[in-house]
Amino acid sequence: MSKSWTEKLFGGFRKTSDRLSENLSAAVEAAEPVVEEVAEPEPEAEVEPEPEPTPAPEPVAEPEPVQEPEPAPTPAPAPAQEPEPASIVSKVATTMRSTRLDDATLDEIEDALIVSDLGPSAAARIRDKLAEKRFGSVITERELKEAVAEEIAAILRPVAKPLDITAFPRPQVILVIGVNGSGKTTTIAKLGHWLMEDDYEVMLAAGDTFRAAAIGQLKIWAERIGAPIITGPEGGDPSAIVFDGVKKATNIGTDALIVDTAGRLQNKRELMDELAKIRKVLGRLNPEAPHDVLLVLDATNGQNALSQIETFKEVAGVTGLIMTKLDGTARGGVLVAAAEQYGLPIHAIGVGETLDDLRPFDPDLVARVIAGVA
Ligand SMILES: Nc1nc2c(ncn2[C@@H]2O[C@H](COP(=O)(O)OP(=O)(O)OP(=O)(O)O)[C@@H](O)[C@H]2O)c(=O)[nH]1
Ligand SMILES: [Mg+2]
Repeated sequence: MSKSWTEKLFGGFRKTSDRLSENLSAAVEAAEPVVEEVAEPEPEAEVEPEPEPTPAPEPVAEPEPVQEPEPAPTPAPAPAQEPEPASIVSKVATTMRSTRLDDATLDEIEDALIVSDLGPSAAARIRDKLAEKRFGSVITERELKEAVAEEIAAILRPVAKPLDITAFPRPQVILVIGVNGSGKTTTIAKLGHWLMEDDYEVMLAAGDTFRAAAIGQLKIWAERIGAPIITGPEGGDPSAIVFDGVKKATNIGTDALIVDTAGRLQNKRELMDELAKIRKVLGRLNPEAPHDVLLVLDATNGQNALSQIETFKEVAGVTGLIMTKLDGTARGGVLVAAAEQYGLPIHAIGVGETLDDLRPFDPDLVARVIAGVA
């Protein structure tokens, strides 16, 4: 693999973290200056204008061994990674700035959190925790960001849950839903690959019959990961495909049946009807199915993720979330808002377009990256 996943993840979060980080910096700047400002910057504050001290930079145009052409004319991926600006240096220098955590500073911090997509409720909670623990104390910008990261992690930890394959009888039926272009089909391929690497047997079902290209796209992914796939004709009944899938998977003892669904249905009613029908048919074969209803959210949609959760919860009974495209112009802050408001498990995150770009959701790492201290 070209880059370590942390590199990718960090890179992916860079913009988000810059944003929150800058907003938090601004909050410190806007606050009353503290006279007893830290006297001597530590040696690391005077870092030479070198790039990052951390891992050796990799060539940008490095070939990705498992990167294949995108099979369907889906929306363009997020823009390529920008080279890391020299701002890291100035960031280190400014983290020595300090402020007193009074009401005005806490207001600024709360605003910074809200505009960074964390939402009013999580922002208020983080503010309260900071006030509870540190009100009136003089705190450096770095310490502030560390403290914010800790409070974000406290919100994210309870929702970090791996997707376990435990269904009995097999198969575990995993329905994958989400608005069009969110990354459902790609995530199915990644998830299938992930499970197969853990020695689970996986079958895919092309439940997005809305357009022929969608079926073809999933077929290509199935071939790549070496999983059997159940398909039907374009415009066919997805519930028939799912029915077929469960029967076949049951016969051959497949562990997980992952079902693609259409994100392009015209309206909520249509979507609701289709998903209800799939549920009904599944229920006839196994009352426990679907075991998982995974909502795939595109990180670049920012706050829209919340209304999507709302809608899909109502129409499909979402059991867990996967957020994709955290390698691009990500707004991962919305995960904090989602965790705070809905408490739905977050199973994994997508950090790229290749099969290996699905990561377990690590709340501490994500929190530190969002807060700009990772
Ligand atoms: N950068 C990046 N791109 C991703 C990620 N996940 C998916 N994509 C890209 O997003 C685009 C849409 O992905 P699909 O998997 O086709 O999305 P979908 O939800 O199945 O779309 P429809 O079938 O049209 O509803 C493709 O170009 C994918 O390569 C990710 O984690 N990072
Ligand atoms: Mg698709």
